[in-house]
Amino acid sequence: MAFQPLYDISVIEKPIKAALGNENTETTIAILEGIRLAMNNYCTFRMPIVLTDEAIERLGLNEDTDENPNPDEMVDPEHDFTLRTLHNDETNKDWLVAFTSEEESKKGPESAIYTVPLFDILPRVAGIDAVEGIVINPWGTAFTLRRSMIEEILRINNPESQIFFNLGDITTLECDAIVNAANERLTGGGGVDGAIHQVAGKRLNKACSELGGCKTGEAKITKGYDLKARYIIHTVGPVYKGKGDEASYLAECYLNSLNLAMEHNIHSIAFPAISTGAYKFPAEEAASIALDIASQWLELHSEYGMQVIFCCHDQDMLDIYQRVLSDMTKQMNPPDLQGPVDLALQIPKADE
Ligand code: AR6
Repeated sequence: MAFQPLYDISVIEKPIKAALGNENTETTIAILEGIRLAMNNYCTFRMPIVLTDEAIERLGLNEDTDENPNPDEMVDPEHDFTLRTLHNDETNKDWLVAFTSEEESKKGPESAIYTVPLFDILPRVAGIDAVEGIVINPWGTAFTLRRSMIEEILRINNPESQIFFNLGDITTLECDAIVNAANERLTGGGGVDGAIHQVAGKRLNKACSELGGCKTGEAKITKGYDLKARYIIHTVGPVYKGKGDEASYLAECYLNSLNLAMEHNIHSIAFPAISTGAYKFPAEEAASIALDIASQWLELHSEYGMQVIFCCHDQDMLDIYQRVLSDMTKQMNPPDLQGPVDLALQIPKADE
């Protein structure tokens, strides 16, 4: 199933730019976190390469021309090229080079480029003793990603813990559990509740009737019956009346559902936008609560491995979630710095 990744390569570029001239532990952590997110979201590095003579011959390329082939689909990465390196004479060590965009790679001398996903290249680099690390964007806002940093990123990373989006009908999703925006009597109703009861079948009504209802903010679990999902977690969102305590009830719904899921060894869970239909909770605030609780929960339980899917029934709701998320990401990454960018090659120093 294709869920939409949350982040693009800007999660690396922004914190690197923001750290320029102001490198400290905090800015470095922001960059490493960006690299970890990029790795989990299928982002790629553009790495300059040197083709072997055999590959040049086989591809019919003339060594004397300035031709700059993009060999992505033409060559075998195991045999046809080596990655270009920057040699640091001071330490006599080699650094690999990676660009985050075509624009960045064009700031320096041209080279054939190989595009490689971060999840592929980072573990490989971690295993090569002869390489000191990767210089990201050496002709622009260079950042030296040491091997020890890559090892740390891989150590703390759990690729199973992520947030995804899905556009459509939650009853079609093949995940461990889907969440139902139910009512306190658990009797079934309209909206997503009605759709879930209809697909899960009559056995769900019977199971729900034996649960003794569910208070606002609480969560209860049943099997998924005729659904593709193994379980249904029923939670009751607050009816929005503008009294002020609705936000904490809605947060409880997400929190209790995630905790209950973990108790049942559930590792993928899809949420609808609880309370935003018949219960009239404003969508933007609801999305912000949902994303906030989910990201905090994933951070707190980073060892567990949980895929949280936000299933948006229509494009408007998906737009709202993505806008809220992008605002949250902006708060994590300081805004772009204005001012000239140093285009000189910055060779990393061993004691940096
Ligand atoms: N898949 C995903 N999302 C859906 C689907 C679906 N098949 N159908 C609707 N939505 P609502 P609430 C979205 O009204 O506000 C019931 O009668 C919908 O677009 O289902 O928590 C219960 O029995 C909206 O964004 O739930 C309760 O009485 C979101 O799901 C009451 O409604 C929630 O809308 C609960 O109201």
